[in-house]
Amino acid sequence: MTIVGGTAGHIDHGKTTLLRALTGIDADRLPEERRRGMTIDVGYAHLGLQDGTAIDFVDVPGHDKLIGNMLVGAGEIDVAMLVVAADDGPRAQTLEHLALLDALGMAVGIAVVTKVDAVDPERVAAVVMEVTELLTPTSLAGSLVVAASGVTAEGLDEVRAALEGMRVAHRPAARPPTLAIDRVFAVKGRGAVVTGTLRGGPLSRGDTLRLVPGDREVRIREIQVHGAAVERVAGGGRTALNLAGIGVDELHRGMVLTAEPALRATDRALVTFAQPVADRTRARLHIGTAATDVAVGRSGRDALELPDGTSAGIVRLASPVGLAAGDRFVLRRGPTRRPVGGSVLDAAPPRGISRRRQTSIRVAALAAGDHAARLDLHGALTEGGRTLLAPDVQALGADAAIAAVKDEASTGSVRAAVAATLRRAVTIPRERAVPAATAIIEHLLATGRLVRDDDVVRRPGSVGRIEDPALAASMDRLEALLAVPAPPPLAVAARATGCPPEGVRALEHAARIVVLEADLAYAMSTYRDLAARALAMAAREPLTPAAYRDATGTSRKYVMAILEDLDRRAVLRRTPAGHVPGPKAPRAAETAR
Ligand SMILES: Nc1nc2c(ncn2[C@@H]2O[C@H](COP(=O)(O)OP(=O)(O)OP(=O)(O)O)[C@@H](O)[C@H]2O)c(=O)[nH]1
Ligand SMILES: [Mg+2]
Repeated sequence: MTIVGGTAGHIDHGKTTLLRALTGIDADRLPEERRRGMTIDVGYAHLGLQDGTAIDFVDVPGHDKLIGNMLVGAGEIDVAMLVVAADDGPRAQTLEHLALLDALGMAVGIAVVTKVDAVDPERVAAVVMEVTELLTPTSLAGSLVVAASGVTAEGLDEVRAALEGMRVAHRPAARPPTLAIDRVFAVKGRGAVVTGTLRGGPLSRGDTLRLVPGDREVRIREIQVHGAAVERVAGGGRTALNLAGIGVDELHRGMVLTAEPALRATDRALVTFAQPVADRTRARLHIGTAATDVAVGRSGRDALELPDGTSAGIVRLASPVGLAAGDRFVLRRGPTRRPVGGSVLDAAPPRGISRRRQTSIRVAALAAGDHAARLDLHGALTEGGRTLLAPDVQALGADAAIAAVKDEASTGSVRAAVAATLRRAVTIPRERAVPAATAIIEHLLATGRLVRDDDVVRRPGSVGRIEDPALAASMDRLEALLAVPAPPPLAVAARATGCPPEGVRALEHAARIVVLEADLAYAMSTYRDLAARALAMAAREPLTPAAYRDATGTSRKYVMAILEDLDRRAVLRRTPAGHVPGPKAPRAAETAR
């Protein structure tokens, strides 16, 4: 397996020297870098480990003015190697690089305290402690910290062992090849060559890829890995591509070569942020090997809070960049402010009138959706027996199902109606439309938006198979009586409306009422409103029973029963400060629609 590693750390702390000692390769390749003894642009070196893993290292500059180049390297790595000089200890760019890796969610790596030959062992131990503590609040918490010297080679075996011990998660397999360009140069007689980390894959000589932005097809004339030509490359490592029919002046760092149809150039994207970002924030967005100025839209319809409290918004890019859902980015707001990480939910969010559909529910569905489902915007695919659908396709099918049911209908006819709608709206082969329709109907049944009696599906509010008109009328009365925030005890309400126990059971079965405790039941619509209100309040700040009681105008008895139910279903989670959104919060918002 080939993985890509990146160095990080303050200027002159010994990153390039350590890499040279480990690999025998000098990543400072530019004449000016060699003359000045500092890294200016990203450089490369590769290391074969005993377990068969190859690490392609991207070496970055530590200079504070070159942070953009550091991010070109950091944007495409799997593991990080933070280097801290033992004599100097952690300095400004140690902290800044670490904050950027944290914002990118980099979870695998090691730290090396280097230049141990220049100080006494006590000093080494103190710096190792300091670095361990620096890592603790970040995504790299728990990474090994080893001591070494790039000059005397002391500790290099420990560095190799630490690199071997890293647990690198396998990247999602079977994605089309994508390479974010980090370097462009001309080779005499051969034309343009670009380099980058090849994601997805495989790629063969003679294949064509699409250049984004520009949407232009280019043919791969030659592939090189570690300086040698190959016919085919599996993906995962550093790759150089000689491109036919395009000049160097038409290519630049930040462009993407891809066979992924969902990846497209955009100047607007719907994203989530790891921390709240104010409306109209101006920042520099770094994604892949690209960087551009952006303005953040978080007012009006652009401002969306996901039910789990994550903030989302629209970023407007000063120049278009190739993006796909799931891409991670980092926003820099100047050297003194903490960088903010985030990820792309939708590279082409709806504009204009259709933005009405940009509800927090749609965003939550995008955020909760399987990555594969998000990428597959044009159809349905099956994976491990499960049908994955894009949220928009799912929503369209759900609307069609509910329309087809009216009061009640046979499961077969609803399935046929949904499949027909899907086939009209999206390119989806017939043999996939029926499983997709079945999955949509099952989802509606599982979330209570439809109910099933044998082979008939009904809307929860419809009377269904109750044939006795007196019984049906008493059920309607009871449902209406329970449609208030503070309903009377269930037994009292049933008696008052003349609804017998089988009517109560039928109402519960049809999901028209929800029974929280032996004597407390709500009409389903009321309960959904109350739950949505609790979730919205909990997303803003921890929700206390008193605040919820005041907001609903009820009493402690009701709010405790509701909060406990939401806690049980993991929609909310109890903390000492109050209830906060729980792991199932986005699903709950979707079903509450
Ligand atoms: N004594 C000692 N000197 C070292 C060691 N590692 C690096 N140096 C010296 O420190 C200086 C900077 O080393 P580099 O490897 O270029 O540092 P860097 O982190 O790559 O610097 P930038 O790329 O500019 O951020 C050079 O003069 C090295 O010779 C070490 O382990 N021991
Ligand atoms: Mg260097």
